[in-house]
Amino acid sequence: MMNLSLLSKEIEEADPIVIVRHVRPDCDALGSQFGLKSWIKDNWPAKAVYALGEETTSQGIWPQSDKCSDEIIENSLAIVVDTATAARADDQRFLIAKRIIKVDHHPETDPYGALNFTDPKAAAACEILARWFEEENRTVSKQTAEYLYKGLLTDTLRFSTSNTTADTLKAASFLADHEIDIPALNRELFDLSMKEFEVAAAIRSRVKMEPSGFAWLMFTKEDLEKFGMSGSEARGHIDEIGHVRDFKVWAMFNESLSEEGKYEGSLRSKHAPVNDIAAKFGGGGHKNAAGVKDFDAEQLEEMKQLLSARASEY
Ligand SMILES: [Mn+2]
Repeated sequence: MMNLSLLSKEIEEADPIVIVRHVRPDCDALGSQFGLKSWIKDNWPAKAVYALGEETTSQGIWPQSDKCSDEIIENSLAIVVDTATAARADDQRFLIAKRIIKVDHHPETDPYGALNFTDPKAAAACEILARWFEEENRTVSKQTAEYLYKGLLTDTLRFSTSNTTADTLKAASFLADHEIDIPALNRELFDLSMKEFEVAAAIRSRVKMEPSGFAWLMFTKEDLEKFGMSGSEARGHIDEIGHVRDFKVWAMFNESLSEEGKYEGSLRSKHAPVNDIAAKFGGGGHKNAAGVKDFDAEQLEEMKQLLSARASEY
């Protein structure tokens, strides 16, 4: 565990403080940001603390971001959470802050802080904060614990990802000790709207599985228009088919809304690499989760054949 007591000292001495998250924030970005703000307020109520960022998410309920002038930022300690690179920060004005500190759990590629608390073993930025708050032994309000629990729960897909460790569960245990309502938080974050339910039903009903264990579906333009979604919003639901024993490799394709005759796709697998196949068509990503854009019908067929052949090897 990193020595985050240094950060407590910095916070103790700083006023104002701005807290920055990454663009297109997920619940870990928001949870670590509002969790840290809330904890500072729990313990130093007179301090001016601003949570910055334009963009937000539709998952879960979050407070509004704060507005703040350049002058305030210039005089502030900026703490940037869950943000691997400076370029990904939602509010680039953090660069003019008096002092910058990074708290993150992605592999370190851009140590843009004067201090960088980067722990790639942590499953979530919220895990780092929870374990630090436990060691600090200061006040942790129910609100603070809720924010952090939401980030922890979502970044680990409800404690199921390979980076969920004993430390992750210790962090969760510490937070659970603060009167949080675990089933209510799960409902807030994971219950579907009627529209999402209908999209899920459409996805499930369109899946075809090859004998190789490769499963795929196509969302047409009409599908996207019917649900009022972009291709990337639709493909955001790919996890809908991510929990089938027989599927070794799966893909969700959609017709491009912007370019006639072109397609986009998200590729997933349990064990087989799919990023090399994505790369063949100008895409990329991680070993078991990759994406491709702007390919034509012929390339689509070729990609499906490669994915099916790959599935049969596993
Ligand atoms: Mn994260």
